[in-house]
Amino acid sequence: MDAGDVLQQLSDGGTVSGEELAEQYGVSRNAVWKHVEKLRDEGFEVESAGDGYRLDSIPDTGGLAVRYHLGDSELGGDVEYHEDVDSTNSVAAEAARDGAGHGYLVVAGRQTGGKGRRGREWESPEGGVWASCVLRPELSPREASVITLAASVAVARALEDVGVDAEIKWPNDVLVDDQKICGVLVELEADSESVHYAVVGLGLNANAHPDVEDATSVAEELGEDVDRARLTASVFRELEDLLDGSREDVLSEWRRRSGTLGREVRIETPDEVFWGTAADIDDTGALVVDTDDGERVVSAADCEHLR
Ligand code: BT5
Repeated sequence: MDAGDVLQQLSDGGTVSGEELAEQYGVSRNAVWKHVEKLRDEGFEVESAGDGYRLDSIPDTGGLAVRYHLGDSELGGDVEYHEDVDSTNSVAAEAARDGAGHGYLVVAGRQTGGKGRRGREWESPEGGVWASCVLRPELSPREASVITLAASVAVARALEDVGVDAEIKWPNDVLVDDQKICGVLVELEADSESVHYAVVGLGLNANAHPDVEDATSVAEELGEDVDRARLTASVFRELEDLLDGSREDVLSEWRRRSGTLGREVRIETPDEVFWGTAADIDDTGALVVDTDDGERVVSAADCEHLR
């Protein structure tokens, strides 16, 4: 038994007898009380009512709070929480190398070495949702781009749910009025045939105010703070739903929520820069661009929306 088990038992809102909990799990009354104290230390309000306990409120951050909101979701079945960490992607990758299973989730209150793509920095002050999940998908490396697409769609869905109308910018950003609210970083460990594991990292400016240009946060959009634990759980539940579904559904929802398609774009690859109109994504997630020299297809690049 652990504090998570006690939390689960308290989750339907009624009063649960300490005696019965102890019996059910074959532990002492004192052990139950210690787990209740742990919940209180993490910010849960647990009322003692006679011989029993009742859950009165849930904190808006912390690993147990995320797990509470995840319910029976496979992603986040195990949650590791840090107040402070260099990068949740690095921690999750290390856990995966040590054997962590599908769904292992690392969440942090703040990152000191948050990573973007290509060695860029990701500002991660206190107040954001900085989270990385280990996936062990049955995908070839070529098919794995669906993870980035699904993660962006999952974020857009979760934002819509709290009242923020966001659109996706190819390949990995979620924007509100052309300001970045979230970035996705997927890192793969794969051979030529299969993906051993993927780490899907999400940096979502929930209540955080990063010191970068053209960024926004959920709190700025809504005019009030959001419950970060609830939002984190909501994103990963949506991601699980999308990854359980078909690739075609992910692609079509991505297209519908994308702000890139139809736009004039400037594309920068490691080798060149070109301009054109973003026409579509192909079934590997690569961007199809109409240019003066004909159609170009890019799979790894930066994309700037021009108008
Ligand atoms: C990304 O990179 O957008 C991927 C960001 C992924 C961050 C998450 S947080 C949890 C997990 N752990 C990590 O260490 N990383 C992941 P990219 O497309 O390269 O964009 C990086 C650029 O976005 C920077 O160069 C800045 O211009 C801008 N930027 C940095 N921090 C930002 C923030 N908090 N909000 C909006 N824009 C930001």
